[in-house]
Amino acid sequence: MASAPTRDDKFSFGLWTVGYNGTDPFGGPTREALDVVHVVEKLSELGAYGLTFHDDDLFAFGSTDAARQTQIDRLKQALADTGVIVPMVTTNLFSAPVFKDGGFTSNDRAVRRFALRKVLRNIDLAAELGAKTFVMWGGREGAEYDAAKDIRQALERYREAVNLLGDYVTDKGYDLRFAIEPKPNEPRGDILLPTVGHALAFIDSLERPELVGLNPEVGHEQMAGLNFAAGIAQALYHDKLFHIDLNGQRGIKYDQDLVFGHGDLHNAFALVDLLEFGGPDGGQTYTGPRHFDYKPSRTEDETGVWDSAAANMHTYLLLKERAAAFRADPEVQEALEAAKVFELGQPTLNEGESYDDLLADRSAFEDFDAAAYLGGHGFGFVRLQQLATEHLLGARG
Ligand code: DIG
Ligand code: MN
Ligand code: MN
Repeated sequence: MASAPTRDDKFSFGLWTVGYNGTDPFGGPTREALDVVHVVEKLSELGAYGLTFHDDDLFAFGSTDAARQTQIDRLKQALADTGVIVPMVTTNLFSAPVFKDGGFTSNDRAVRRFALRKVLRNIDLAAELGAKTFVMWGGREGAEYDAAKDIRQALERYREAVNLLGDYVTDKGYDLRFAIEPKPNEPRGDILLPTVGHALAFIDSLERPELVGLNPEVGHEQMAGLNFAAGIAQALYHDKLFHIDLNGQRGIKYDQDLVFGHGDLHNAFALVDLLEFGGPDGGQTYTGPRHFDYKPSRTEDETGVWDSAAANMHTYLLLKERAAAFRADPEVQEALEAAKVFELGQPTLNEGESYDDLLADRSAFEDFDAAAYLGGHGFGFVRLQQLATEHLLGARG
């Protein structure tokens, strides 16, 4: 039985997640709206440490300054009363009709300027609340028709926007970093920066790349048929895992935003092993919030909403226990050695070896017995995966 979640686990939830009222493209709400104070209190009771939100989640799009301030003050009081914090803030540039062709990359220049102002205002709020990460999910940045969007110009407008935001937080002295959240499609037919790889390339083009990282989401990479744990490993490799959206997805289909672990459980196991223990080489781990961006299924009532929130954290903690047992199992260590998993960490060239030295080394080519790999040199990966499976199932001590 996994231990109960504590603030030290750094579990956070989006206000829009537990607040999801069930509306989907084929049906209206199945639940009443939840008030932000109630959400903060319930998340605190469940053991979460953080709440995140889009501006429009906290106060409706187009709110008066007074109405906006009232909601901000109510949130601040709830945070003070519970000790819950705001690790991340993000902006809704995708719901209002004005953003129907996107925000930063709308073909309509006036909309792009409006989007930048909306984000700048929200950055001030993020800094005021002590958030350290500002997520940018460009859900509407994209197109359905190739002729309708000049991708190179769209990327240039995206770059122009993010460069300006980097100037702003730097000049303001805000302790705030940006995290781009990739997604391949939905709501747009094709979304810009669709995967971790695309976003990493884009970040490299920015004036202040050190201020911009990634907020990968489990289901989004999996919607593109990609291995999420592998994508996170690459984000860590580039020191760009600034935040993470945890949830579940069952194959290449619409964005399901299931409870974490309710999709590809094997990959969720590999992910928690990587985040918590650094994977095979026990290397660099992730120290940021364990943020759930999921939707309680529209079939659930409010009790089901809070059960689902608890399920995210419980599943994560169970996988953390299973991964620790996996790493501590001597038979696993032996199987890892047999699979040469640790040998991959050994440089291919000897210390100071030049290509001339390599060309002179007959054992590397002329005398190398490549034929022996037919029928020989088995890696034992399947045995290793079976050990992982048995630990995942709790079938090993
Ligand atoms: C959807 O996965 C997106 C939006 O909910 C939000 O902008 C972002 C924040 O994590 N995730
Ligand atoms: Mn999603
Ligand atoms: Mn997300």
